[in-house]
Amino acid sequence: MNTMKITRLTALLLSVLAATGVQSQDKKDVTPPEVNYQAGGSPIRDVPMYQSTNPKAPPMTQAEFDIGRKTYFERCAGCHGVLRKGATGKPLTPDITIGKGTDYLKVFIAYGSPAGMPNWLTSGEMDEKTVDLMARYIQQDPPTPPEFGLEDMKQTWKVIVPPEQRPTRKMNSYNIENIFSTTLRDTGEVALIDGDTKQIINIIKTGYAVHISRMSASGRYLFVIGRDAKINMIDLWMAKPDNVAEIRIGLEARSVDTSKYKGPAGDFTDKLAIAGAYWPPQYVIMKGDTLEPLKVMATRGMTVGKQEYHPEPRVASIVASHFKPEFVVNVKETGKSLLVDYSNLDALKVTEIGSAPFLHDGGWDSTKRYFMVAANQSNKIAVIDAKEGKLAALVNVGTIPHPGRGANFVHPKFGPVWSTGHLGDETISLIGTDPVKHKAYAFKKVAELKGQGGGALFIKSHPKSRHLYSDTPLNPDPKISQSVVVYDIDQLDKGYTVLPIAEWAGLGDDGAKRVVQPEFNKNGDEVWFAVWSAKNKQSALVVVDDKTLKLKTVIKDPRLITPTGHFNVYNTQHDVY
Ligand code: DHE
Repeated sequence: MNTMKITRLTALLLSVLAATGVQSQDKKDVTPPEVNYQAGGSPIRDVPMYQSTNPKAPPMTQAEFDIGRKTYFERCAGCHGVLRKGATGKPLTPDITIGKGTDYLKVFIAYGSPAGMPNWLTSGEMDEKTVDLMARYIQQDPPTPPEFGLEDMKQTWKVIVPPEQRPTRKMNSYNIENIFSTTLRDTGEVALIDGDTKQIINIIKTGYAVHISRMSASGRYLFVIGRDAKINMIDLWMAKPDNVAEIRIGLEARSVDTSKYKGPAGDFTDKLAIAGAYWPPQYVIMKGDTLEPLKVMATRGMTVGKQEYHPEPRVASIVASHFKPEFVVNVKETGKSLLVDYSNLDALKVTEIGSAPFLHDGGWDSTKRYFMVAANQSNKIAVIDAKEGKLAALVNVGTIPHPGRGANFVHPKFGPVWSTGHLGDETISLIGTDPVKHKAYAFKKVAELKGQGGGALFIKSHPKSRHLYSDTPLNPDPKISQSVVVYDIDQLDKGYTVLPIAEWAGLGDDGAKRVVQPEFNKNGDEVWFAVWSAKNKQSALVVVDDKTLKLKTVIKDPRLITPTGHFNVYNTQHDVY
């Protein structure tokens, strides 16, 4: 692009920004790490969709439209929503975009905005032709992906090994409780790794861009969910643990869990599974031993606060209550936590607790009574009391909290605390979680630690450890994204020690090598990290001795492609973090 054109576009940009006041009143700025994190690409891009034509929109050929749709779902849907009605990004429906016009839209797409819109042209991610095409594309009526009901799910449902043909006792000699399930993101697989010997037990095919693993209450079954909403159920009792059932519960998803309640209201150990979808906006309850879909519930409805209708509230984190036969289903856009009573699916009771948008990830406090969930764009942690079924508090923390499941430890002064790092700043917030013996500190931000920088995703500790680990894989500085910090819990005021995890992996000089997700072994004396390289580069898992903070082992294998999350069976089963 020549200088003249840039100057003209910059002048237009300035006038556009001045005319609009740049940011919509109720949208907060988004940091570059968060934009990258959310623009992860939606598997919906290849799904056939209904398309109407809008006579007022600028003309496009079918071929251009198809490119626009693919690009939109790869780059834009994460922030602007599947239906373009707005999520963490602004709405982009034709009633708004046609009035703005192609030139105006091109400026925003090319240069971005201080409110967080990426600069697609100047960053080199799109050329001028694509910017022009996308400016015209977002003035067309949004194509609507199909719904996905019970019958659609049943067509994808496979019981690979029926329950009656499965082993009646453990058929292998693995120490199952210390197996790790490692996400191999870009191959759509998980690696089951023996935590004692560090050998790979099996590489198992799962869904597309697989996201998380969760354990059944008994510790026998492992559930894995892909971004394409495919769930795989793996039996750890088999001689070589492998898939025994699978299903798709929608077109795009992130969360899965299983029933964990055992008490006067019944024993629901391994009885039910649940998964939440991004599209269609719904959650699905299934049989715990076969994944047969039983109940589908929509999340479309009103937002907290303004109480406006939202057509695609995505299901974010889901956990199983230990106090009641309930799942806690956190709905992103509406800012509501749903306590779904699964004791009678024919007369389903749902308690709706409003807190703040956009609910994302979270974990239990150490007593497993309070679920701490990040309302990430609101810079708050909502505390859901699973025993009383109410909001216990809404705590202000740093910019864009991202806890994963968070980390619990006993603070020398404040007693039990739960902690979270942030995508948007370098702090770690500690929240008191003991309303009985440390009432003055309960559900308040009691302290703030300083880390290396923003771009933090996961934080971890263990009841047997006196260390707190925090990663920063989305920090733009490779030195920071390739290392982690560790704090001595008894001397938090002394600051942190940096562990150069990627350097320890010895993978050579090139590539991103982002260090992701500390995860303890069952005994709480080792911490595992993924060194996440590009698909065509070598990755590794690095194991650190928790006592000495020294390197213990590096696990390298050509099959370990793009490892991201990893989940220790015992700790995941018992919510130890
Ligand atoms: Fe995740 C958890 C959604 C990008 C690795 N991620 C979650 C959860 C949600 C979510 C809703 C909570 C699940 C639960 O507890 O039930 N993640 C999203 C996104 O929407 C987002 C921002 C963009 C996307 O397109 O998916 C996104 N996530 C990522 C990544 O880029 C990460 C780092 C690498 C990857 O594998 O794609 C990533 N997310 C993880 C991991 C967890 C997770 C490892 C589980 C953390 C835990 O400790 O439980």
